[in-house]
Amino acid sequence: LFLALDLCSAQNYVLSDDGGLGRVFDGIGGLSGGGATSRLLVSYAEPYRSQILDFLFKPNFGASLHILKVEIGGDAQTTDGTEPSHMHHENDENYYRGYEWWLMKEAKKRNPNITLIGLPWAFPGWVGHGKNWPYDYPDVTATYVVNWILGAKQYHDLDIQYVGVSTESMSLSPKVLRNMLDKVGLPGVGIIAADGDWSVANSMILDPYLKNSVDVIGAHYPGTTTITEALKTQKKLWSSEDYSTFNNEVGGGCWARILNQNYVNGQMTATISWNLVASYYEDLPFGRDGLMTAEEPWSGNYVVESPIWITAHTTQFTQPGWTYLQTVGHLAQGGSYIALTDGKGNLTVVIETMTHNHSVCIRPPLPPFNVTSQNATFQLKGSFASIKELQVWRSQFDFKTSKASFFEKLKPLKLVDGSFTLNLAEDEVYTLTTISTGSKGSYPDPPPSAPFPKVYKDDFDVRSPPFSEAPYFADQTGVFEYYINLTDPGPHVFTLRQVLTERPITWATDADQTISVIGDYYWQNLTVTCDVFMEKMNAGGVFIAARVDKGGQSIRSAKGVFFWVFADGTYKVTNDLVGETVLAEGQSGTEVYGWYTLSLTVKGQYASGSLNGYPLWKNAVVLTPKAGWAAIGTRSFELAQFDNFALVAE
Ligand code: 147
Repeated sequence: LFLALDLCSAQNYVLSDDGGLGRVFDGIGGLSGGGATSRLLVSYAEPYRSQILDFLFKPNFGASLHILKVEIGGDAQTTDGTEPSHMHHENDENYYRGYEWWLMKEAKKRNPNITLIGLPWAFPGWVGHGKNWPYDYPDVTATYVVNWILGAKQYHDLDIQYVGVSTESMSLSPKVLRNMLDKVGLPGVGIIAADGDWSVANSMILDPYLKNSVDVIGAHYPGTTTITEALKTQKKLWSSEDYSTFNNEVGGGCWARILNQNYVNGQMTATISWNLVASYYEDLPFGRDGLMTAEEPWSGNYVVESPIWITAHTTQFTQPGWTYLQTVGHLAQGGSYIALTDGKGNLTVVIETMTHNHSVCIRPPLPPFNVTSQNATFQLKGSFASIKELQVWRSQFDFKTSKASFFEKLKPLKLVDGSFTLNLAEDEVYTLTTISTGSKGSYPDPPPSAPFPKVYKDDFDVRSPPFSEAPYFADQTGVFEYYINLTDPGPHVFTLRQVLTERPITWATDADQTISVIGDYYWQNLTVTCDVFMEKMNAGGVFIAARVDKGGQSIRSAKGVFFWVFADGTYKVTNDLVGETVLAEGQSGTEVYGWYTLSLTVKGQYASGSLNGYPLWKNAVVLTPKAGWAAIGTRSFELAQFDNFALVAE
């Protein structure tokens, strides 16, 4: 170890390839799903939807992401909703459900070289043969995953480059999956294991076949560090899920720190943000934990948040396949620097000086450290010694006056004898690069933010819907899809149908009822109206609801005002989704296979309901919750249809 004691105030850092290079860089990415995090994005009108996609994926424009990872929908709740499976049933295959296919194609349109990755969270029930566990029949589970990869190619011409096997899936051994991928002619699809913690590295050291099957060791929220065993495998190490932090400036600071330090401390060569874009109702779990915010398709408003520009600092000036220099590290007064080269003389340096309190991520806990302003002199050596000029891009966070500036292009820096000195303040990010194609993309301001419309209806009369789901409905248990009743004689040919008939293999604690929420979480007084059609005899039941106060992983304990009718000729009004706190009940005469119009009005402390336009119950006392979403749903995992949905809020 050589310690240089410098008499000048600036610390010296050497950037050089003299002693060889470091690891190959694999990119920076975003994760759509795990779950339903892009749900509202699809409903944005043009040109806003394309603008949002440009900020995420367009090269030399915004985040210019290198990687898009998506959830392989499994019909179950996976954080902010459910994503539909390509195989609801064993003999069912449909590769047009949900929005992940569309998203991958939009990403690919903008960046044909983007790396695509799939990872399952949950699985349809049949995969478990009756158990809430997807790994007792590894061939079934592997076939299910491989089908998704084949479908991506066959129906959408999408090449999936990597697939993850999740933490618990060590019973879906990467060996089984590797075998099957090779058998169906997909030797190029790499396996990420265990897409959880690092511990798979221990097994890989003991089992050469396992080691051979795995291409990438992917850890989640690694806190910028890895373990010796992972390094020993000599495999690529990725932070295959990270961030999950509210996207204000501290979120941007978290992202800046981990993008650099995941390599500096942990030799990780890719980092993927959960999530890509916060496109789900903000009051669902982990609201706004995306690189940017696009949660108001009804207004068209979206917000390009600081993490987008922090991403640009690296993504716009490197590509997967570039190589990190070995000369990366920490700055003397805190912060870090990385450097990458394309091996053809280009050099990109990214420096961050994020202070502790301005760069805390959601997890893991961040041990204390100090960062103070400092001068840093970088000496370019080896192939870089002759570089004369570097482009300079700077972000300055500002936690006091919110006069931050992000991704600002400064005057190019002239090098003297291959060296330059920077005056680094706290909470800054710099890129110094030989690449001159960077740009800070912009569009005219989108429309102003506005709440969900107070009057809203949907008759679901869409002949060839662009998506399987109706706008704004956010399924929290079950899957609601557009449906065509070919034999319906009347007005209910086009409907919305809940299609799950058995409980999926859950990742979270899905409810025992199905439910899709819609509207404004702060609505108190409103009328919800909907035509309903039960398809399950005897115990079948459907509901409409108001003031639904919870979603995501907490959906089982959702409270609200739920108006149910059942196929046994009765109705109920309950204060909870489980249906235990009964506010009113009685006879309704409702039967299976008949259409009924339900209407629910909640005003102050009172609720009332009507059936086919006639009052059925009134003055049910509702003390809590005070507000929440509207919703539709079913009593169990059963088929049921909905039509002419309407909301009128005060
Ligand atoms: C992740 C999930 O994979 C995502 O789908 C999303 O739910 C995200 C929200 O932060 O959380 O899972 C976790 C991974 C690690 C921890 C917690 C959740 N952890 O270490 O506590």
